[in-house]
Amino acid sequence: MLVDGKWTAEWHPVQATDAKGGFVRQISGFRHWVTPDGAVGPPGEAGFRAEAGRYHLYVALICPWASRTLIARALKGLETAISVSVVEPALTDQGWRFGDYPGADRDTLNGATYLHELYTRANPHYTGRATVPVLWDKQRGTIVNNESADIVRMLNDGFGDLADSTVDLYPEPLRPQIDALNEAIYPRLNNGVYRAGFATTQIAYEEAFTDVFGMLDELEARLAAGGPFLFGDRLTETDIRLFVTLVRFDFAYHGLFKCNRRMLKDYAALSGFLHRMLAVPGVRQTVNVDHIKRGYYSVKALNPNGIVPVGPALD
Ligand SMILES: N[C@@H](CCC(=O)N[C@@H](CS)C(=O)NCC(=O)O)C(=O)O
Repeated sequence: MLVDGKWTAEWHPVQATDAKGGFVRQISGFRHWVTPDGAVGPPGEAGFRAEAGRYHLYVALICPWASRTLIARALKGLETAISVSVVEPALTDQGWRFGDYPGADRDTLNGATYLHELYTRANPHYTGRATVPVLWDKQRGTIVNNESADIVRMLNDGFGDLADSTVDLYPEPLRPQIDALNEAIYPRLNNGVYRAGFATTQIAYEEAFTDVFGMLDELEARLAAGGPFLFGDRLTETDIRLFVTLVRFDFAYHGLFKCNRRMLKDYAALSGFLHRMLAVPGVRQTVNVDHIKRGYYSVKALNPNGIVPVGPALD
């Protein structure tokens, strides 16, 4: 991680833990907001006006949080307005690296080798982990925001006429229900699998395991009772949040993170949802199974020899 703008060897993939050995995710540090006219957003400074070609997304295809921004970009028709660079799948001892691994990119925009260089370019005294996704402003040469939940909302309504206004991932009448379901799914499932995988005590692992499968059971029942999406016919940001975890489940979380009560394919309604999401135009292109497997199985603390499982297949 970076400490006062310097890369430190203190980097550790297991990240921070609480008193019970539970995994603790860092709070994101850049929280500015792109708005149609450059007015100040919910948090942050003013001056980030929506303009075609001005913004760039740095992502990792292994990462569910980065992938949700890629899906929102595709569904909102912002692929030509916002360019993208993909880091290599395996975290190095200096964090995410750009390069020639198939499906990854060099950083032709800023010429960085490691993602952390962009963080120190934006703030020479930055302290924290250099995470993806990063929304970069080419005009001001800085990071707009590195919190995927914010970036998804910004892509939904911050880009004015540049975006497809017929798609609304956070519709006004559903906002209270969306917020409530997000608040359940994030700790128990999206982050729950990480809490299981990176737990350093048996009790923290078992608590996370119970959360993960409790949430999957609830969502299976919800989708079996009605669909095709979590809120019926309308695809919302909560569907994207669920999808990015489900699509990684059998490849990484079932094995590496020991979330192994069942495989995702054993849940009929959740599997149906997964395949419905994959069929939505633009979604499948954001899923790179090789990056997912190679990325997760390169975490040395969990898999010291780096062997990547051959199966399963995405059918
Ligand atoms: N709050 C962030 C979390 C992003 C995050 O944790 N990304 C991980 C990859 S899945 C990362 O970049 N980790 C690198 C590190 O922790 O050094 C968001 O949702 O945008």
